[in-house]
Order: sequence, then C-alpha cells, then structure tokens
Amino acid sequence: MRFLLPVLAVLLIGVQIPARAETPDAAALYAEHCAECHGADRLGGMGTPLLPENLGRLRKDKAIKIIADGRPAVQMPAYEGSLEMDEIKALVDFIYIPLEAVPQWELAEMNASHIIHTDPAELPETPQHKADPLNLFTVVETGDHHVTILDGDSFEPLWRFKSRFALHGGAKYSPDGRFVYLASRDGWVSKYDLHSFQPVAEIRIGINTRNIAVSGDGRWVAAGNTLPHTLVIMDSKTLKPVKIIPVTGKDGTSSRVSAVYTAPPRNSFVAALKDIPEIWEMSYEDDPEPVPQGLIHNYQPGQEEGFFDYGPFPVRRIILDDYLDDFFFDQSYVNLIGAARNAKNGQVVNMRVGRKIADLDLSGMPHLGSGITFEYAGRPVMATPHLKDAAISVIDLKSWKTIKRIETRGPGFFMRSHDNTPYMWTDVFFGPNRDLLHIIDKRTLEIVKTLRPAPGKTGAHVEFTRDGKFALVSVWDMDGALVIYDATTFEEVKRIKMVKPSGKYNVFNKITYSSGTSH
Ligand code: DHE
Repeated sequence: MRFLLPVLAVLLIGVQIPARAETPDAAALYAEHCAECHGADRLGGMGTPLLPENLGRLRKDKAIKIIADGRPAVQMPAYEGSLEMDEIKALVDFIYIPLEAVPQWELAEMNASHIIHTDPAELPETPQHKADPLNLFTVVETGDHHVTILDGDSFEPLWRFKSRFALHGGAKYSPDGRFVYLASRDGWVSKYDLHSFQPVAEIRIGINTRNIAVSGDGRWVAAGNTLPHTLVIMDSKTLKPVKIIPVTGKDGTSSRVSAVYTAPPRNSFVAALKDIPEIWEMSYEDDPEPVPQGLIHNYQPGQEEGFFDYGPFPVRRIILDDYLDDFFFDQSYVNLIGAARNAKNGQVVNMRVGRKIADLDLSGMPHLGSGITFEYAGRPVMATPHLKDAAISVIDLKSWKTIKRIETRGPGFFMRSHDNTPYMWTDVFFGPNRDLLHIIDKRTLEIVKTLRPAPGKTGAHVEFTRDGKFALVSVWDMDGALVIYDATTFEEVKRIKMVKPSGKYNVFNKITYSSGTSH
C-alpha cells in the first residue's frame, strides 16, 4: 500500500490529459506539413495550389476528409493520427483564406521570364550524334529533377541535364521529332534541341500548369494552367506567347484547365476544364471560321460583336452535363472519351456534332490519359487502368460497352503497347503489390506474365522502342533504375541506374501517334 499510493497518484495525474489551451497555429502547421508539396506561398508545386480560387468545387468537410484520409492516387499521405482534428480543421480554414494578392501572371510576367538559350537560327541542320534521332527516349528523373536522353538502340545515355522543378506529364515533340518540349508543375515550359543536345528556350507561362500540347503542324505550343485560369498559346520556335485565353464560362465562372491535347486531323487544340462543364476546341488553322458564342437561333443580324469569337484560336464551346477531369481521343480524333474524377461514368463526346453521344461504365477513377487503343476480335477497343480499382477496363469503341474488366493485383497508373507487339503492359502502382507489372495478351485479354523488376520498389510506366522489340520500365525509387526487357521473351536485357525515373517517351512512337502510347 505504501508503494501503491504514489503509483496511483502518478496514474491519476497521468490520465488527466490537459486540453490544449491554445488554438492550433495553422500557418505553422501548414509550413510543417503542406508547404513542401503545395508551396510555401500556397501557389502549388508537386501538389495543387491551395487557394479558394482553386478549391472552388471542394466543400470544407470534404477537404477535412482528404487531409485526414490522404489521397493515394496523388500520393498525398493521410494525416489522421499525426494531426488532431482541431489542427486539421484549422488547416482547412487556413487554405480557404484568400491571399491578400494572388500574383498576376499576365503577358508582362511571362515575357519577363522568357529566356532564349540558343538562337534558333544558329542550330545545326543535322544531328550532331550517331544515334537514330527517331529512336531516342526522353526519360524524366523526378528524384533529382533531371532528364536523360537515351539512345533507343544501344540503350546508352547520351545527354543528362538538370530540368525545371517537378516536371509532369508527357514530353511532347515537334512533328519531325527534332525538339522536345517539357512542362513543370510550376509553369515553366522548356524546349531542347535533340540534334545538338542543348536548351533552346524557356518561359514561365503560369504559376501552376497542367500540361502542354504541340500542334500537329508544329507551329504552336498550348499550355493549360490551373493558376491563373488561362490557356496560353506560344510560338513553338521561341516559346513567345501569342495568345492568352482566360478560361471563363458563360456565367462568368472561371475554371482551372484539366488538360489540353492536340487533335491533328482537326487542326485544333482541345481542352477539358475542371470547374466548367464545357470542352473547348481552338482551331490553329491560318484563317479560322469565326465561332458562334451564343445560340445560333438567337442570332440577330448585326449582332456580330461579342456573338462570335474571331480567330486566331477562336474558342468553340461544347456544353456538357458533367465536368471533365482528363480525356483521351479515339484514333480518328472524332470521339473524345472523358472522365470526371467524382463521376461514376465516363462520357463520349462526338467532336463533329459537338455533344455527348454515350455514357461509359467507368467507375474507379479511370486514368484516361494513359488509355490505349487496339483491335480485338476485329473491333477497335480501348483499355484503361483505374486509380482506385484493381482492374483494367476494355471498352468497345463502336458499341461503347465494357467488354471485359481484367482483374489485376492492384490499381494502376499507366499502360502501354505498340503496334508490333501482341501484348499490353500495365503497372500496379498502388498498394502492397506496387512492385508488380502485368503483361496482358491483346488477343485473349488475359494476363500472361507478371514481372517484379525490383522487389519492394514501385515498378511503373512502360514505353517501347521504335520497333516495339523492347519495353523500358521505371523502378520508381531514389535508388532506382530503368529496366529494359525483351518485349517477346520478357527477359531483362539491361538495367541503368537512375534517380526515381518516372515517364519515358520514344520520339517515333509519340510523333506517329502510335495507338499504344500516350498522345
Ligand atoms: Fe499525372 C500525365 C493528371 C498525378 C505522373 N497526368 C498526366 C496527364 C494528366 C495528368 C492530365 C496528361 C498530360 C500530358 O501528358 O500531356 N496526374 C494527373 C492528375 O490529375 C493527378 C492524379 C493529380 C495531380 O497531382 O495532378 C496526377 N501524375 C501524378 C502523379 O502523382 C505522378 C505519378 C507523379 C508525378 O510526376 O507527379 C504522375 N502524369 C505522370 C506522368 C505522366 C502524367 C509520368 C505522363 C504519362 C505518359 O505516358 O504520357
């Protein structure tokens, strides 16, 4: 008993957890937990900007849930357990406070950032290296923000250079494959010469950027921003902006851009928008037809002003009943297949008639930017992984019905194939099996082989050589590698050390818009 009393006293004091007197210091919490990815100034970095202008459609209770549970699809960790609920709520209140002044990013700011590294007139006419210029790969190493240009025949790195911080999205090439354009999440667009391995030009066209596209005729580069809400068209030679298009709906709502792609047979750029249920198409023809902005039957003669958008790059709006997050075209570029992240269905929009023509059974957050198309049983089909389902959906591009859901060992991010291989490859990006890659036979839609390039490390993002004979895979780790497989025997042929390599892009496959690769 003599010993028990002090023990009891300690226990009693111990169980009285003092309530935190002070309210959480949201700014300090933000600096500690969020700034690294979302930017010290909340303007975005690896993660999206955290400003009321960008959180528009996200309710506060949903934001609380996201911080508590995390968002595995975007690699955001869960904070429940490491933060108290009042701290999470304070953080949410903090990110909804408008900045005193959101930095402007208009023509003046863009021009002030513009750099010409090499005068385009002084670039050599022919390649200054012996490699096949159309079988080069641009490999993005996100771990230390570098890019490696790899010879696709010898698999020897030819040039490694420091890139802008946090490149995201596919590398885009000029139609002849000579120049590569890269975009960073914080708005930098950079152009490099693959004949002489030197930078040509750079410009910061936004504070936070989604992605870029190069026109089918090679004359223009388009960028879609999330901050500010703009689409920017640049002259591809110098990257000088030629048009800034504010992204505003008919009711005045402004919107982030979800993605912009080029549609070569249509001579246009096409963009999906995150906060306005519209698709925008911008013709890059020399003398484009003016595009009506109102309902044609409301048109009164003499009402031209404000009723038509006159070129260059006039905006044709296709009105939808849902927002689109990401999309993908069929090989004809007539049909756009889109998905909204929260929606249960995908939707098919016919670009000729300018309206939705079908819904798709696509739950589980399909990652459509990674979709591929091929022939199955004499019919065109598409296949896409899902960020939240352990499955690949295969959809008939004529009937728009799902013909198979191929069960996988976990949700995947990327998928690839090539016209010269009967197989498609996909990763298992999330979950305990993230070190696996599946190889699926396009003729049977069955998994025929599962590879594990580096046990315990994410194996992801496949790309084929120009001839389709080899498949290159990233070991997505700081102590990572690029692993090259024989695409017929699935045997490893080479392993090159790299620092968290992410995407890799073969010049030929990209410029020919191969059905097995991203466009
Ligand atoms: Fe991506 C491409 C959207 C998170 C790596 N990603 C794309 C594209 C879009 C997109 C619209 C097509 C752009 C293009 O090529 O022109 N990505 C999104 C998201 O909405 C999402 C889920 C959330 C976000 O933060 O933006 C997202 N993406 C990621 C990542 O976390 C990844 C894995 C790592 C990273 O680098 O940020 C990632 N995304 C990639 C890669 C591509 C890509 C490697 C190019 C794929 C290709 O083969 O073309």
